[in-house]
Amino acid sequence: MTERLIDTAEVQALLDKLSGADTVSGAPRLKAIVRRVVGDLFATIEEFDISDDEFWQALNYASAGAQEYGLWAAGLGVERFLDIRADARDAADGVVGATPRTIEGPLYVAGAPVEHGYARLDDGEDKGQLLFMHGQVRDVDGKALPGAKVEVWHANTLGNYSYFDKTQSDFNLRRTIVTDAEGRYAFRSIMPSGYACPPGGSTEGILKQLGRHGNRPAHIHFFASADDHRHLTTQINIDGDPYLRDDFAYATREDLIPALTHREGGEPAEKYGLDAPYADIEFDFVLLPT
Ligand code: MBD
Ligand code: FE
Repeated sequence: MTERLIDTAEVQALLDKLSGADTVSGAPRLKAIVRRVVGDLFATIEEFDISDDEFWQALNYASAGAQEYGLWAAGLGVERFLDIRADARDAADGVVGATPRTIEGPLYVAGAPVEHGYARLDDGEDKGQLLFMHGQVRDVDGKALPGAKVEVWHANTLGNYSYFDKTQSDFNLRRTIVTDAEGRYAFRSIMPSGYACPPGGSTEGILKQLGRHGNRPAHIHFFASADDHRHLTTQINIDGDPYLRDDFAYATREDLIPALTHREGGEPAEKYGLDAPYADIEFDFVLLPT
């Protein structure tokens, strides 16, 4: 076995120089990270005997597909890994009892309309199945958190998100709901469909080469937050979805699959004017102290 070029004095000196090891200016942490990342790239090129053509092809693919990097992070499990790390830190600190976190994904948009206690999320254009979701925000001791913020966003019946899908109205299926005096929130909306990576896009292209698909089960995203409590990023999945445990972004967690009840009439229907059969989901958010 010949010596690896990556281990030679010449290449090690090159890595030192390109990462600014011989200058006093610059950012030390970034220098160390660049040295590691570029060094790992060199090692990969050497190990797989990557040709010049392959390298430039990959670079061009990455630059042409750059607007989907958020999806790459989801599909390549990077977001999931960040969550695994955060969970491990919490476990090491003995932090327990909160609603599990899961990934944010690349499709949140700030500035959604703020409502108090209850909101209707859909603009009425999309005739999906009526959904009624409600619950309470609490601390780990079970105390209700009035005035907490529940930010919610989800896809329409075609699996598309407003803002990214220009055919939808501004902030369709996006709201911030402030909890009432009992820490409760409620909303009506339409049942989302699962998301699929854009056909012909750079993420789908990578996943195909890996023999994978780019689908997510139907889901609803949340940020839940309150004064003196840790900001929670999470999602719930819609039970029964064929991709429920086959998410291309690895975000499904068993405690985030609430029961779904099909109902007609009843107290919520009267209170909020739900004029058709609806899927009822109850889900509470439990926040950690800061
Ligand atoms: C989504 O809707 C999503 O939630 C994630 C994580 C990635 C792509 C699309
Ligand atoms: Fe999503």
